[in-house]
Amino acid sequence: ALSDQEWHHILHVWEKVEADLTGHGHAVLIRLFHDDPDALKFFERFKHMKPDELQHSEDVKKHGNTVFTALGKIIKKKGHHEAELKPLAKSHATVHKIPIKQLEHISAKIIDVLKEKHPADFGADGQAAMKKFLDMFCHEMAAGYKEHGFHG
Ligand code: HKL
Ligand code: NA
Repeated sequence: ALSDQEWHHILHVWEKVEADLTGHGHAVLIRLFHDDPDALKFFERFKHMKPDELQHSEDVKKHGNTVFTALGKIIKKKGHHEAELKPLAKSHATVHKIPIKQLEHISAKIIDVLKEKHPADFGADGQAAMKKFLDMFCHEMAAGYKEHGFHG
């Protein structure tokens, strides 16, 4: 579990993120698709797009917003996020079939983007706290996957 101090660090940087959820979510998706083209294959509606189209697509921006909105809802539960996480695990296991490896990749990109956009509000302690949260998130998603018989 995370300490109050760790949640404080996470919520502090998340307040900055919320000024532009779309911009942050979009930046993370673009980074993910650039560094791991396999990630794009899971998106029927994006997978035909070239880097320049992805960069300018309103649909990719909108998805960045929904992903970051969903993540923010979980973060704000400060560990009491079962009701939010379970349906997410179910859909990513049974509908989207997203390997846990991909969740680990996106977690690393989230930290990279936050480091770049918020150097003053996301120092070593904040980065460590966010990593701890995202590790827990991936671990709990993997546990949720198993309940649905998906061992991605
Ligand atoms: N998705 C998330 C979060 C994540 C930070 C980790 C998260 C939070 N998703 O068609 C859809 C696809 C979705 C969603 C709808 C799709 C394909 C897909 N997602 C792929 C991925 C990948 C693979 C690159 C990864 C790493 C990833 C990680 C939140 Fe994800 N995703 C959705 C969502 C929400 C916004 C929707 C699902 C809504 C839902 O499950 O409602 C019960
Ligand atoms: Na959604």
